[in-house]
Parts: sequence; C-alpha cells; structure tokens
Amino acid sequence: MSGHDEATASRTALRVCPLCEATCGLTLTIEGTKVTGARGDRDDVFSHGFICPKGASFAEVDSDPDRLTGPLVRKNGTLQEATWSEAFDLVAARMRPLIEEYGPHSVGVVLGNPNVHTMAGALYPPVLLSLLRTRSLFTASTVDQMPKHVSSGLLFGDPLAIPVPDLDRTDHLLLLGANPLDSNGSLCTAPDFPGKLKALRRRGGTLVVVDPRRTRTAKLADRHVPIRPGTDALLLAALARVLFEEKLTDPGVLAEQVEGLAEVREAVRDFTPEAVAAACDVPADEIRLLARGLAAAPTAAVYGRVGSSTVEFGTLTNWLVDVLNIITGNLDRPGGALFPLSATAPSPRSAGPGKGFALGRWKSRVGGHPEAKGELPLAALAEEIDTPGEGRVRALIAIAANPVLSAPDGLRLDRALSEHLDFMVSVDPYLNETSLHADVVLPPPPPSQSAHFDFAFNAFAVRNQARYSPPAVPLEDGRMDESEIHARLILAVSGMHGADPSAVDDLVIERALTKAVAEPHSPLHGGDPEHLAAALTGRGGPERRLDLMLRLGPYDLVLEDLLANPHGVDLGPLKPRLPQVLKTRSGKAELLPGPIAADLPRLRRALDERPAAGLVLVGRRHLRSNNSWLHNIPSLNGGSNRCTLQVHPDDAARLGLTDGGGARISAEGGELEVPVEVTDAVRAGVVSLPHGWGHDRAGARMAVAAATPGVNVNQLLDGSRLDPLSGTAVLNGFPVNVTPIS
Ligand SMILES: Nc1nc2c(c(=O)[nH]1)N[C@H]1C(S)=C(S)[C@@H](COP(=O)(O)OP(=O)(O)OC[C@H]3O[C@@H](n4cnc5c(=O)[nH]c(N)nc54)[C@H](O)[C@@H]3O)O[C@H]1N2
Ligand SMILES: Nc1nc2c(c(=O)[nH]1)N[C@H]1C(S)=C(S)[C@@H](COP(=O)(O)OP(=O)(O)OC[C@H]3O[C@@H](n4cnc5c(=O)[nH]c(N)nc54)[C@H](O)[C@@H]3O)O[C@H]1N2
Ligand code: SF4
Ligand SMILES: [Mo]
Repeated sequence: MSGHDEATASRTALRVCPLCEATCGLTLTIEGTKVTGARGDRDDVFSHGFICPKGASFAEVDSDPDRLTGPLVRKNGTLQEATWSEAFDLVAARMRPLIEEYGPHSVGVVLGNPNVHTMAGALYPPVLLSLLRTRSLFTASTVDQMPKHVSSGLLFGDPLAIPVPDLDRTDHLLLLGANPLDSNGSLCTAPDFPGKLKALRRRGGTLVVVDPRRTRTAKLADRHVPIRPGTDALLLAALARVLFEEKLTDPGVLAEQVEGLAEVREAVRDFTPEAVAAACDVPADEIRLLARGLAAAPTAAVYGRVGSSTVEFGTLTNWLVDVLNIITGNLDRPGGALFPLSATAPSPRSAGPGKGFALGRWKSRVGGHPEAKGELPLAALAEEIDTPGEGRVRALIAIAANPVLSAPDGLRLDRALSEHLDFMVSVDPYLNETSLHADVVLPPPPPSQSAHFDFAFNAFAVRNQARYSPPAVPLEDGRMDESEIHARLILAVSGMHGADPSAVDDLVIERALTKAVAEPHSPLHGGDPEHLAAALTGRGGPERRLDLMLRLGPYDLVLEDLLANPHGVDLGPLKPRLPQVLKTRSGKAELLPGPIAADLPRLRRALDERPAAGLVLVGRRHLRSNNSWLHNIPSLNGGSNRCTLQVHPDDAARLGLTDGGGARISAEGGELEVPVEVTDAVRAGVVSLPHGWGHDRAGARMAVAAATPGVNVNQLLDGSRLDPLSGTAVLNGFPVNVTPIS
C-alpha cells in the first residue's frame, strides 16, 4: 500500500479503555493516524463487548483540541512553548540545587488517579521515589481508598491484599457506599458491573445496597438501606454483634487461619442494633434481618467503597467489611470475597510469618499526621508547603494529579502552589487548575499513542486475565511517550540528567533479576541475571519490563503470549489463596489489630453523640464524568451531568429552597453558591454535590469545561477532617449549612 493510501485508509485496533477501573476492551476505528470511533470488543476475554458512554467517546477524549501538544516552560512569569530538552534542562537545573541544599523531603511528590490507568504511572513513580528518598509523598489514595490499604495491612500484613467480591458466583452481595452503575466499580474490576448485578438477581441471589442516596444501583437492589452518612461502621459492628449473639458466625476452614476471633466478639459487644439504630437511622429490627440474611446465604460478600472510605470512621468501616467476610466464612471462598492473582504479581512465596505492616513510622511536619503506606495525607499538602520552617516542601512534582480540585481547601493549595513553591513540574496533558502553577509542564501523548497494560487493576479483578494493547497509532512528531517523560524526569531530579532513558529500565531490570535469581520460590531461581536480561523481548523499556514481570509471575506467561492473543488471555475464575497471601508476623489473619482496637473507643463515643439536627453533605459520580478531567469533552458534559446541589423535598420546603433556584452552602472551609435540584433521590437530612468541578480559574486551558465551570465542593473543607488511622479526608458526611439565595 502506498504511503498516501495508508494516510487515509480505515482500519481498527484493539485498546483497553483507560477511563475507569472496569478496563473494557475497545475496538477503535482509525482513519490514517486519527482515532475516529470506538465500540466494545466482543471477543475481549474479560469485557465481552461491554462499553459505557465514556469508552464510546474515546475518539473525542483522544483528540480533544485542548490537550497540550508539547512541553511548556515558565519564562518571565508565563508558560510558553519550549523544546523537550529545554524543559528537562530546566528541571535538572532547578531541582538539583534545591535537593542538595534542603534535602530530599523538600521535594513533594503528588501522584493522581490516572497513574493507575497508564503503564508509565505503574512502572516509574516507584523508581522516582526510591531514588529521591523523599517522605513528602501525597497521592489520591488519601482522598480515596487508603482506609482499605490500612485495614488490609493490619489484617493480612499486606496493604495490597484486597479481597474482591466474587460477583459472578456470589449468592448475596451487601454493598456499602458504592454506586457501580455510575462508577462502573472500584477496587473490584468488573466490566459490566451492572450486568453482573442483574445476573446475581436473576439467579435468585440478593443485592442489598446501603447508601444515603437512592442511586441507580440502589434501584436494582432487593433492599435499599438509606443510612445516615458516616455511620456505616456502627451498622457493620451491629451486624457482627448480631451474628455473634445469635450464634450465626461460621468461619469454617478460616478458623485455623485467623487469630483474635474471641477478642472481636468482645470488641463489638456494645454495638447492639438498638444502640446504633438512632445514629444510623436504621431500625434495629432491620439490622437483625440484614445480619440473618448475610448469614443464611450459601455464599455472600460484603463490599464497601468510596462512601465507606472517605468518612470519619473509614478504616474501621473497611476493617469491619472483612471481619464480616471472615466470621461468615466467606473470605477466600468461591462466591465470597477472594484475593485475585494477577499475571504480573510476583510468583507467590511459601506461606508463613511475614514482616507485618507498620503504621506511623514517621509523622508529617506541621499536622503531625502519621504516615500510612509511606504516604502523608493529601489534605495536608498545602500546610506542608505554606508553613515556614525547616523541612518545608519547596518543590513539587505532580504527576497526573489535580489536587486543587480533588483535595480539601483548593484555594489554600492554589495560593500555596503559586506563592510558596520554588519550583513545580507537572506531568499532565492539560493546563488545568493545578498544572497552571507549574514551571514546567510535560504533556503525555493521548492514549491512542500509548501502550496499555493494567498493572494495578488486574490485581483487583473479579477474574484473572491479562491483556496488552500496543500503541494504536504511532507517536506523533514532537511527542514523547509518557514512559520516556517519566524516565527523563527521574534522571533529571536524581543527578543523572542527560543519560539515556533506557538506563532507568536497565537499572530496574538488573535489580529485579538479581533479587529473583536468589529467591528459592522464583521461577527464575538460580539463573544468570545477564542472560535472563538479554532474553527479554519487547520494543523498549516498558515492554521489556512487562515481559520480565510476566516471567517472574505465577502463570508461565511471556510478552509474546499477550501479543499473540490481542483479545486477552483468560486465566480463570478467582481461587482461594490463603494462607499464602498472609504476611503478618503471626502468619495468621490478625482479626483485632492494635491500632484498630485503639480506635474503637472513638466509635463507641459516636453511640452517645446525638446526631446533629442539621444537614450533612455527600458526593456523587455521574456515568459521563471522571473526577476532574472529563468535563472538557462536549459529549460527556451537560444533560444530567451537572454540578447541582441535590436536596430532599422536605428539606427544600423547610429551608425555602426551590428546584432550579440558588443556594448558598457553607462549612468550615468556605462557602459556595450552587443551583438547587430538589429530588427525593437523596434522603432527608442529606444534600449531595459532585466533585471535580470548579473550572473557573484564570490561566487554565480547558475551554469546554470553563463554559460550565460548576463549583469545587472541596472548598467547603479546610483539610482538618481526617480518618485518623489512614489520613484519609472526610469527604462524605460532614455538616453543612444551606440557605436560599433570593
Ligand atoms: N469531594 C470529593 N473529592 C474527591 C472525591 C470524592 O468522591 N469527593 N473522590 C476522590 C477520588 S476517589 C480520587 S481518585 C481523586 C482524584 O484526584 P486526582 O487524581 O487529583 O484527579 P483526576 O481528576 O483524576 O485527574 C488528575 C489529572 O490527571 C490528568 N491526566 C489524565 N490522563 C492522564 C495521563 O494519561 N497521564 C497523565 N500524566 N495525566 C493524566 C488530568 O488532566 C488531571 O489533571 O479525587 C478525590 N476527590
Ligand atoms: N463515571 C465515573 N466513574 C468513575 C469515577 C468518576 O468520577 N465518574 N471515578 C473513579 C474513581 S477515582 C473511583 S475511586 C470510583 C469510585 O466508585 P464508587 O465507590 O462506586 O463511587 P461513588 O459513585 O462515588 O459512590 C459512592 C456512594 O457512596 C454514597 N455515600 C456517601 N456517604 C456514604 C456513607 O456514609 N455511607 C454509605 N453507605 N454510602 C455513602 C454516595 O451517595 C455514593 O452513591 O469510581 C471510578 N469511576
Ligand atoms: S466502563 Fe470504564 S473501562 Fe468500560 S468503557 Fe466505560 S469508562 Fe471505559
Ligand atoms: Mo478514586
């Protein structure tokens, strides 16, 4: 075919969707080098053709004219186009002296959500952090799932050992604070989550949804429990209390794998249904029925997400979720909650005691917040920058992160970034509320030009499988692959500026092989690292590293296998994995870990506190949104995807609010003016405002989003409300004051 024909010919390419955790396989239509359409890949081994409106808009997301096409560098105060060399030269020139003078902790690193959706985000930040050795690490986890990591760390000895509900086989799903019909699921990677819930009901199973809003998921349920926000830990403790009292616990074979059962029984004694009913606003009788239903089901899974995590008792709630899975015998059994085993997980070591999980090994400088999983609370980023003193964060590396909108008190962070930083670099495709403060912006290419593998989500998938998508179209002139951006950034900040970026991958490969050949359980045990490195296939560092991880993994797979099977390799349903997953010091699941026991008095006090009479706020997601960055896509913005304050009719009448009218909403962090939407989809006493809006800052370059900016809900917070064990911001269930605007 001649070059001219190639430029206009239409073809298709497969690509796993990076826009949410469901990881659907897409078939892209490509004209020349431009993606013009996307549909579900029916032959995908995992998603079987499922797709949602976001995946269907892949072409529009990919070719958004507001995406940056090359690096920007601040010159005389304004961001201007520059070459890649100028950009990295400046990073090296500014960062190295800062690190040498003030030490590694003076460099803050902020990692945002899309890092779990890119190969670069999985492969390079760990290298950056190990070379920088900074303790100033802040990620989206502390506005999201850190309570789950802490709970798993304490229970199982491994913060990444997260059981997922066996959606395809369970008889009973108790789902709290999650709305997979709009989010498509989280920490439970399941393309067509909605279809799986419908199939559960069709096969006679039961779905119970606990949510203060009557969500699209709640509408599917056998039972919807409109709980008062922030009280799920009380409800779950009461469920455990009933199971113990009515002798409905049945850990079965788990009994040998667990210690502390009797202690948990004692710990939940005070949380009777009658004691928690008023706080949760769930009748005691209903709580007993929920407990009995859970116990009676042949198999069952309890699953909680964002609404059970970004709350006052986030870690306790996440701990109780797995306590219930354990005492009903549902952990680690088909139909219950199982630990996935991904193709790139290190090949399992033999079972036995591990190192355990330590919390609070250091504390944040200003607020004294304990670290969790090596991270400090994202809510504390602004104070770490703007509070003078030794150890202050003076430079920031933000990768795929928009904390000005996603973390509490965006205005303070906005000021901190513009007035108190000596230097900032953003790796981001957009000039948005956060990246506009950077001195250097390094834009990755659009997804069609990037390879894709789900290192993160395969570890939380309801079925073991592996799919690799090479770039669908070649890298445009002037673009740099995101992996190369990360590698060059690592070299620039770690004193190796100018070295070949493949040096970073070679270093990782050499380290991994040296370690593996010495480990008796490794499939590469006893090999020669140099020969093994030379045998890796793949075009470039990321592919070679993927090949290596597959070879070190549990399935006897290599990169060639994934290339030969473009619709994916199915690795079967989840299987029991205990006791091998346990890495606690005892080698058992430790059911009542010390830090949890120490936090329980705080929960007990909540029994006596009378629920406040005023309103509390919760968030919500829309199927056509994704946190802060998809509002710039015309077909995904507008319609019912709007930044409105949902208010129950009774509250609206009491407060004089009208549908379509305005309201002023305030809390400790500030106040906002919002349009009101009166709807009984929220329960009385609760208002709902979505996050990721507030696109009205000068200097951003997102024209579509700016036309309907909405308001930043996180401006209502001042950053002081945190779940103490995990440092996770309380984004749901905090008190607000709402008045009409006439
Ligand atoms: N009130 C409230 N606040 C919340 C939440 C809530 O429910 N309520 N949810 C929280 C949750 S769960 C999360 S995960 C956080 C998310 O918080 P963040 O991670 O800070 O925000 P995102 O909007 O996901 O996007 C981060 C950035 O990634 C960029 N980006 C997109 N694609 C790529 C890419 O391929 N490469 C790179 N390098 N960058 C890319 C986008 O342009 C954007 O600037 O928000 C949290 N904030
Ligand atoms: N369309 C779309 N999909 C997304 C995203 C998106 O922004 N848009 N974001 C992605 C990300 S980063 C994540 S982390 C996932 C999150 O996925 P999910 O966890 O499913 O998140 P949400 O849809 O926010 O659902 C949280 C639910 O918790 C409820 N809730 C609030 N407070 C409480 C409470 O105290 N108790 C209980 N029981 N419920 C409560 C809310 O009403 C809401 O319905 O979604 C991902 N997928
Ligand atoms: S459900 Fe998620 S992964 Fe699937 S098409 Fe939609 S956005 Fe993409
Ligand atoms: Mo998230």
